[in-house]
Amino acid sequence: MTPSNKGNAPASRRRIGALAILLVLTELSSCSERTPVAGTPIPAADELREPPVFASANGVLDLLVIARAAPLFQFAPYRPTAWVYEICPRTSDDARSCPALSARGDLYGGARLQLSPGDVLKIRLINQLPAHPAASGQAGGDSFLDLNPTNLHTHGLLVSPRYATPADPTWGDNVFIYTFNSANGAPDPDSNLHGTALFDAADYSVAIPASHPSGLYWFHPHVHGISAQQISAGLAGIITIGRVSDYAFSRRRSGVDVADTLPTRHLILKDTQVLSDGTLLLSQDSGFCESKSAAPRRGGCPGAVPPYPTQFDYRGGRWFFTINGQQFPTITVDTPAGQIWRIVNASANTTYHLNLWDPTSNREMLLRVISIDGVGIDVGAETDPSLLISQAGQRFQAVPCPGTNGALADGVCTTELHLMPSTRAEVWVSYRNGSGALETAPPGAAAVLRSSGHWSGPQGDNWPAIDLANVTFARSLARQQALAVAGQASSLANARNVSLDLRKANAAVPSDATCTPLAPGHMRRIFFGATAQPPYALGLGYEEVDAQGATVPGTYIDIAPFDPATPTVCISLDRGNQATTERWQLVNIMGADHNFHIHQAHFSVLSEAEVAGTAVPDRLRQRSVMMDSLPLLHADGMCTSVSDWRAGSCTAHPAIVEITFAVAGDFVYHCHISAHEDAGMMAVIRVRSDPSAQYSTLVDRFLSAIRFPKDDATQPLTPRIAGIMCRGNARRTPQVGVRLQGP
Ligand SMILES: [Cu+2]
Repeated sequence: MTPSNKGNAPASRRRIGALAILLVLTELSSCSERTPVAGTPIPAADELREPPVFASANGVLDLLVIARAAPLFQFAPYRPTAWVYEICPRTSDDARSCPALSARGDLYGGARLQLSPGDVLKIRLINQLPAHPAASGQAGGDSFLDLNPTNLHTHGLLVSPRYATPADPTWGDNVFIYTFNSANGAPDPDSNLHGTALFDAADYSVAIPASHPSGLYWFHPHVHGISAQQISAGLAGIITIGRVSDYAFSRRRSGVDVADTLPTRHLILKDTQVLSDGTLLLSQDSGFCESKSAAPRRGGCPGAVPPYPTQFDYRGGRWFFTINGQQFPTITVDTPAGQIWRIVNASANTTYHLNLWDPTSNREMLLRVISIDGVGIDVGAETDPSLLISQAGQRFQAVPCPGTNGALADGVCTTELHLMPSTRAEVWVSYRNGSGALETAPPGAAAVLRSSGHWSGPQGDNWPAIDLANVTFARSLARQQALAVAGQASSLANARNVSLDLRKANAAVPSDATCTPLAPGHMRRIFFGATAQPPYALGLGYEEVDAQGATVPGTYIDIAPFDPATPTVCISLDRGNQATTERWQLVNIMGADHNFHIHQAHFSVLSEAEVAGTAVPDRLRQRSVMMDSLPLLHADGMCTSVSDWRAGSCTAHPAIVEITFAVAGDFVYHCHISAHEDAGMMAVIRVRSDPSAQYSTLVDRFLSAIRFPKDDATQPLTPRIAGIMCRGNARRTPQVGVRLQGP
């Protein structure tokens, strides 16, 4: 059985999709309690298995990654077909298949690619996906999407998004390419492809900077229009750089920090909706299950009739929530030092609000926070708690961790992790008593790792509450230890070393003297919303604001869906191609939460005092938390346009972030609810090399005028390697800092 096409309903039927958000404002209030339909039998709890690991050797990890269809046996009695990555070491340059044995085991759960800073990740991506004839029926869908092209994005990595060149035909972390499966046919030559078409295989070579933060990242497809479907069908895996002990240390009783390897579990959260006839629903519907349930839902929930007007009826189906492909596994914490959990939300759309629930004492257990979005937090002893709370950016509620036996507070704890799609968190899990202190677990101590559900606003979704795993604590925790965390957030805030490591790749990117830095005190403001006129789509808007908060004349761009041919933002690296920082204000005017994500960069969230620029002493100007995605809470009230927002028709909850750009090239920023991105909520940013570094003498300037005509300098280095050039390139105009296109 193939993934369902009947799941690809008109977007107006989909709560997650763009038009659903616009058109079903009143539906949530019509939620009705229905008799739950019996789902599949709950499988016996089994211990969580680690994902398969592919580790680099001698500085290189060279893999064949095959995107293909595969049956899912663990979802009995259903037998849906997922789209998965089959991965094996590459044995020759032109390899196109893995040894038969490599396909054994659970391909859906996701693999882990283990690298070290300074390594090179080489991937030959093979597209063997079946055609997807209903893809173009999605909002804004182009007909070539029916051929099911794919590509690969290394989420969160600070690596070059370079284009292939004749001298080096491999690609960096570049999302402007499509790899088609030639068995599905070729795109029409007139297709509006905004990128390079490759057939059957794409070769990536991603150089990890030697100064790259150790931590937790992931990879997934990024083809605009079908990324949500490919991810929810199973295409995702994780990447780890370095070791946890690079930033988290055991603290012995003597007080000495020891960088030994703590017991570590990797938790890849995926969810997939399966219809009663066993087909996998590619276009997820957050109304698949009843929004409320009296009984615990272990590893999934039974399909229901959605709580809004629709032709769909999911009764008899099931929404599976898995960790490493397993439903409701057991996680046994049985070591004296506790465990590090490295958690990745690899869902296309679902928000998890995670906690560790102790049913015996009706409490959420404290978790020690180690990292957010892969980068170890860096909380100095002098850090103002209120500053840390704002820097956590709604990702976790920071509270002090009680130490061993009620000793002094030791680091940052939380009881809840707000994990929107694509986000990661690492926590130290050890048994804690009712007051939060570390303690030897009593006999039979157990807890439930669960998502308590999340309502993302009147125009948003009602994500279900699900019990994800059974957690047991062994009693033999005789050797309690504290944990020391020395993260890289502060050093990443200036990213000087990353830009040094990438100087060759950055210097290869053309410069553009019109891509000027913001004036002192200015910010870029990004609007998250929807188009006000048909055809409705989600989109992003833009303007520059001055130090007084006034719009800089001529910079406003109304909310519009993704335009891959026209970068919205163009900036240059600092002198000598060093990293540069900018402040962006993110304004969500919709009645639905969004999830800001930017490629090739990490950012910190600023407190009001920092924005004002006077209230925070210099010693506190550290960046305790660096992230690559940020929840943007829904606006209160009703705005259908930026004008409405300016008129006060709704109250938004803007966030100001400070983004460090150390990587030059063309990339994107977008909402990482993937269905929102597919529906248009994405824009292109172009980071250019420093003009003064590129052409240092008059002779060079003269030569460069011959070698790099102005128009060419704004184009990809190699727009055409194996196929079709983006039609948009032919129309591309030089950039003037930002796109000065009137509304
Ligand atoms: Cu969104």
